[in-house]
Amino acid sequence: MQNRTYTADAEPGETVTVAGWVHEIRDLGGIAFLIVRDTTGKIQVKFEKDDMDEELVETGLGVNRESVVEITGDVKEEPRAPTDVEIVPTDVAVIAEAEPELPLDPSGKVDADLSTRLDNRTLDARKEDVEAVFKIRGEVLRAVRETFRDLGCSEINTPKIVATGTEGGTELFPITYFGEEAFMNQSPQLFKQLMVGSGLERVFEIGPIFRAEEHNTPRHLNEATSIDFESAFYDHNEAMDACEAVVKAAYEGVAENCQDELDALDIDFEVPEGDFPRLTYEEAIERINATGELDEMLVWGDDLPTEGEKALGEDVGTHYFITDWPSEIKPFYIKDHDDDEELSTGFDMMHPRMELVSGGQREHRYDRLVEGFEQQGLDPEAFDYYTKMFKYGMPPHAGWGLGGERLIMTMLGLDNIREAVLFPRDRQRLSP
Ligand code: ATP
Ligand code: AMO
Repeated sequence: MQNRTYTADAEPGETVTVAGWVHEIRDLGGIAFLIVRDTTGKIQVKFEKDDMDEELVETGLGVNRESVVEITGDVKEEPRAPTDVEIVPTDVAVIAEAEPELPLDPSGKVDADLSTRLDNRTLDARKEDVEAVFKIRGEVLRAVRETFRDLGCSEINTPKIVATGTEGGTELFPITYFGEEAFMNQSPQLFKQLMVGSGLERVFEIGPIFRAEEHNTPRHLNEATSIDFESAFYDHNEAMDACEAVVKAAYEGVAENCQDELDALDIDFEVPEGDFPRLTYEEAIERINATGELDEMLVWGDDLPTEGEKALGEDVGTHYFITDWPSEIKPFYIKDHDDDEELSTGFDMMHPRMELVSGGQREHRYDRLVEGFEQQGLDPEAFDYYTKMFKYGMPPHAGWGLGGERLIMTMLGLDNIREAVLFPRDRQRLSP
């Protein structure tokens, strides 16, 4: 529509054509108001019944809520109007009529359960607070991309149909690839590593990962967005520095550019300040045990249970890293410390509520890498496409993967990770 004016841009004295959804009709008798909503806000349209063309009034006030309308009229200053301006219409056209019964109330006055909301995402995302989540999600991705560029990274795209998994066999989605078994990609792990050995050296990718998680939890998806980083000649400490910079930049971007959206969400939003504390795994289990929240004490080699993560998160109170994990519970591609084979360079970055990131320095020595496959019960031959590049000059390198939806969810205090995805995939949900 060439002559369309956004509601937020309608200035008194102008004649404009606005287009949007009927948010509300308030009929007070002699006077009635139609509130039109578009992506920039809302505007009041005034119908003075006795002074206006009958057909115009009938069309304007006879329309169902949430219908799409196009309104032409004069913009007037009006202190009693919610935005201090209103339109006195000269032409009203109903572009797309909505049915009178809606599956949910986009004005947000009546709550709907999450399942109804996800089944009707178009209507759900007409609500200011829901729209705000996705505008903020876009801003987070922008800020993250810009920070990666400042760090000297190239953006890459790696395949999502792959021959092997990397993060544990049970979470793979098998597919048929021209009669051969293949899988949906669980992580760009091996591909991003292959690229640090190329002329690109430092790379990032923002893309989907697929995990056949059997369980239904508020923080797992079957299709998630992974924000991945990998750099040649970095160790695990430098990788953690980059991780901290990217997460802080995401918060800063939102603080700077999304005030209206934060207002719509009505949340306490704080950019994390200071360095994220770096606790060793050993310190982490000692602190968890000291909280007394777990029935059984954790011992060296245990993975951290969800309640343990929660107890530690409350204790620490900010984003933090857990470093120096036992080698046996980190994947084959993570490098051990040179002076202690039991101890890995793997790290996790945590929000007080949950894990956001896993990463580490990688094993770049061919012989050690192949040994690692064997120790994890994996057939190194199946990974030949990957391991062979380690024979042709693979630099030391490190990196990490950050769960995009978990970042948004924890940043905005959302209860369920599904609220951070437009069309989530979970055990029960394959459409829309
Ligand atoms: P008129 O304004 O033509 O005399 P009326 O007599 O039907 O129409 P009013 O008594 O003026 O209506 O107003 C009815 C209600 O609507 C009042 O509460 C008034 O404050 C409110 N109102 C009137 N005009 C506006 C406006 N332009 N924007 C917001 N509220 C308005
Ligand atoms: P990991 O498996 O820990 O590590 O995944 C990294 C981060 O991705 C997010 N994440 C998920 N988010 C929602 N639903 C899921 N099912 C899900 N699975 C993972 C989490 C998690 O911290 N290759 C390594 C990364 C690396 O070492 O570079 C990896 O994939 O926020």
